[in-house]
Amino acid sequence: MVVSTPTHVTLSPRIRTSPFYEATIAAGLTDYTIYNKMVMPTSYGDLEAEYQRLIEAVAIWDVGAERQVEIDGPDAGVCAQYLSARDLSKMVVGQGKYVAMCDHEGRILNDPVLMKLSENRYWFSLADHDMLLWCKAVAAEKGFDVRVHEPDVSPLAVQGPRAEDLIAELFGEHIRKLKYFWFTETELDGIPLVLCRSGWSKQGGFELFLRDGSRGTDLWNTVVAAGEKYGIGPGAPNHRERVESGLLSWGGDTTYDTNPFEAGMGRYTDVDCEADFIGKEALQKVVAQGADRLFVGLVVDTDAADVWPLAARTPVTVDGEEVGTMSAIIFSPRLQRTIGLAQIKREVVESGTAVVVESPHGHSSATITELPFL
Ligand code: THG
Repeated sequence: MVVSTPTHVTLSPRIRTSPFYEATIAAGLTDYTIYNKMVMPTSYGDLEAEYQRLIEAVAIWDVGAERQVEIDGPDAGVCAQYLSARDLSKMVVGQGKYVAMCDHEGRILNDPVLMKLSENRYWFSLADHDMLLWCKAVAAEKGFDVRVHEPDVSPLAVQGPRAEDLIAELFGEHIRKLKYFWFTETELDGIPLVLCRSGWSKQGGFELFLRDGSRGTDLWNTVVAAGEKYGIGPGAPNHRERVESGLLSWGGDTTYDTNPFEAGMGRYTDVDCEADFIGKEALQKVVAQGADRLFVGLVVDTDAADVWPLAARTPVTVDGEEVGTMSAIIFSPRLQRTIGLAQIKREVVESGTAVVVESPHGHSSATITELPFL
């Protein structure tokens, strides 16, 4: 059993870098993962400081690997709806929504933030997976009158309790009124951007969607210069904070077999939606029968202090019998407890039974809890 240990990765033109790559190297990047076949920073060598900064101040994250798939054309709305297991009929321009994209069996292919840029133009802001292929194929097979492509758009996240003050200083006080997942088209020193209140943490923050890949270093440096007085520093999607917050990691917490009701996305899934979408019938059956498994938190009886992700999901058992899998286990600095994320059989969750988990530190008993932890 291993916790993933950072090691050297061989780069080649096959693995793309984001427009912020040079800036992240200059900032002291030490670790990264591969996401959407791109380099995605994971640490600058001090995970404790990176966590504290996110909880207490503000952090800047290169999340350029969260690629956009743009759907553009007269059928863009119908196409975006057909690809999303959520009712989009009331969505307006300037709004974003967290959606599950499912296959025909109702399994989650991705969990993007969908953004409506105009009546005829949408962005799926994606997690890891080959969604451009899926979207192109679906649009073509359905004969939708749309163009599906990956635009030159790269998000830069600014996350933490001081993020709003920093963004207000850069863009104006009006941004304080921006609602969650809503966005505005803007610019900073001539750098074209979309500014969205979003980001993969629960500490508050924004994402600056850079629309000119040649300006990555300029944008990074401008934000860092203005952020100095708020205690800004480099960071990355934070594994410990996201576990505390119960934020889903597609492909980490899910497998190819997971439906939205097994991943905590049931409240974003509209099986009675008037419009058709891929997986609708399958998901109606899941609702009728109840999900087989549920996405839950675990409070683990150990004080082992992991900071990196598990290298692989591990079994969760009751009396030696497998009842689920654990996808994350960390020591929570704020709870001072070891906590985890797991997918566990519904009847076991409902019975409130204690379970046994397997981690790099051996076997431990654990209690199932609701998400989020914090
Ligand atoms: N920002 C952008 N694109 C992204 C992500 C992002 N693409 C990949 C990945 N992250 C998508 N996954 C998530 C998962 C959770 C959330 C956002 C994106 C999230 N969830 C909140 C929650 O679950 O509590 C709020 C959801 C809601 O209330 O609607 O924020 O971070 N651009």
